[in-house]
Amino acid sequence: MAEPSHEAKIQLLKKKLAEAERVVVLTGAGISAESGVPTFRGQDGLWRQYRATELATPEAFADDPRLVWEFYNWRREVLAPVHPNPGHLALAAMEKRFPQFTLITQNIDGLHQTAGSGKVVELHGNIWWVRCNGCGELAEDRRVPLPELPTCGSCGALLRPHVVWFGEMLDPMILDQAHRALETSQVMMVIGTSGVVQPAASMGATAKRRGAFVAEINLEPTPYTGIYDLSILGKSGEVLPLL
Ligand code: BJW
Ligand code: ZN
Repeated sequence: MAEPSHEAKIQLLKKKLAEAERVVVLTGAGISAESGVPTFRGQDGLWRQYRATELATPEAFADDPRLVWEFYNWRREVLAPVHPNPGHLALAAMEKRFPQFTLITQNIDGLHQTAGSGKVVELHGNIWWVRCNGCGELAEDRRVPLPELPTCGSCGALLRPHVVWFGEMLDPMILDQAHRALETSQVMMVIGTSGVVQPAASMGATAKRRGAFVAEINLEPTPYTGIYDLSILGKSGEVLPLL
């Protein structure tokens, strides 16, 4: 059978959404790309000679916290002036149409909240929050840049970005929120993620197993494309407003 046209796929997803009451969305770096935020595994995923993913580890921070903070300070500089794009805005508007709508994001940029999304499940934390390596205290801190080696106001220990690095556990409560939504969802959209980082990568497959209609929106196919019901190739900032 011939592959349906781009328009036919969008019509099908619109129909599935119109019939659904419980919707889950998973976003990755691709949704923020059109706001000018570099993705991790794209051409722009380099800072100096480092891949972003080389510095997003507890080992890198233990070896050279100054370097890792320099990297996150650069990220904060990039993110501070950035605005949500039509993709973020479309998801914020969509939330109001469904009795149950859960937006799960791997992004740490906070752009979904800025766009007006109410309940955002942040799997990998938020760059605008810092956490104390000593006493664990959490605080929002929007200074750009932060001091080279920021320290905790309560105990004096080194602060770290409140994000989840490779090899670290995701917050079990947050993971639980995500799974509860996945298990009951009727439609799931997986948007702008390369599908290589676990456990987020397998969430679309989980929803599919539980009977959801799963659609992917991405510039290119991913390792999961074949198991989803629908793959819409395109920019999220162009596709989402059509839905
Ligand atoms: C567009 C677009 C446009 C562009 N429109 N689309 C099972 C098997 C093997 C390994 C593991 C496993 N379970 C756990 C692991 C280890 C590890 C892992 O997954 N490794 C793999 C790489 C092999 N996972 C972990 O360590 C996780 N912890 C964990 O599971 O703990 C328990 C455990 C530990 C160890 C072993 C077993 C269990 C933690 C993962 C934390 C990830 N952290 C980061 C950094 C966050 C902080 C920061 O930002 O600095 O999260 S890494 C980075 O990747 C970041 C992202 O959220 C994440 C995903 O990237 P994403 O969003 O997919 O971005 P890209 O760049 O990859 O893709 C962009 C996509 O957009 C592309 O597809 C483009 O085509 C598309 N695109 N423009 C639409 N306009
Ligand atoms: Zn402290």
